[in-house]
Amino acid sequence: MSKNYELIEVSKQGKLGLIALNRPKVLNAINRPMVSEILDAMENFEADSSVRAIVLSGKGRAFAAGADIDEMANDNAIDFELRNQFKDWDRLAMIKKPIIGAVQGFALGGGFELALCCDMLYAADDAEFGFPEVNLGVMPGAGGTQRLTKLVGKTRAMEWLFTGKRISAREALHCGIVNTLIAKELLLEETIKAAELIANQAPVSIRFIKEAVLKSVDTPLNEGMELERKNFYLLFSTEDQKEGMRAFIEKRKPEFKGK
Ligand code: DAK
Repeated sequence: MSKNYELIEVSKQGKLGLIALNRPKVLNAINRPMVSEILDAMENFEADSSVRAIVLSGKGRAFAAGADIDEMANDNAIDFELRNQFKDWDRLAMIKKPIIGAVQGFALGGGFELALCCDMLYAADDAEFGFPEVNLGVMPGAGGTQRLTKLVGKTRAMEWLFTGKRISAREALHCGIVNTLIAKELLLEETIKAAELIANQAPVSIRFIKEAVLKSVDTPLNEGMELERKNFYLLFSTEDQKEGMRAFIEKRKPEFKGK
């Protein structure tokens, strides 16, 4: 990849775009330039038709131990408002290609929020999630209270947000925060394999499925059903639908073009 990033590592592997947070000395603490770099890389992958899925991971012993506390310690409310920093986070959650996260070690605070922006999460046995913001006299601001609650329900979310207590990989699996647990040394390899399966599916199907599933989180059933139906109809105007069904009938593997 031609671009030079300082705080993340970005590469392409077949149909995948790979992004790895790369400040291992501070456990990938997420500072503002890092969020901009992540967004820039995601947007480039979104615009690149050869990329069908994105894998997001962290280098070193953590996925990310939260937003950079040194950077924000002296901020005040108006600094946040004027910088409008949340717009980058909001944009991250709107990337239309599937994002598969690989979490090892800590995914805390903003790191957990970033993980919750992924569509699927693979985690190492040593992964630990949590929202320690309460210990710092603040609270999550990049979607944590909302996305966690919608995922695991009110009582668990309240407990974890009130106490800042860490959630083990096993508990995260049990509560549906992560899809599967993998031995740490195989985490990235296995996440890439899972992402490749998705990358080989019909891209427009994947895109519309992501849109419909995300819609279900904050819409009444009937509204969500309407979107699902429209997307379903729309897929019948793609070449990939014709190819997919023809391939089934001809008993061969489909070759999807993303059109
Ligand atoms: N920020 C800055 N540095 C961090 C850090 C962080 N979040 N987490 C770790 N580090 C640094 C440590 O300071 C240490 O640096 P040196 O002392 O070596 O220079 C290095 O990483 C290694 O960490 P430790 O020595 O502490 O390692 P341990 O294994 O002993 O402990 C730990 C690991 C994860 C338990 C501990 O480092 C820790 O408690 N870290 C802080 C966790 C935390 O409180 N995270 C939540 C931060 S609040 C926003 C969007 C999002 C947010 C805010 C605004 N906007 C869009 C405006 C989110 C807020 C948060 O995430």
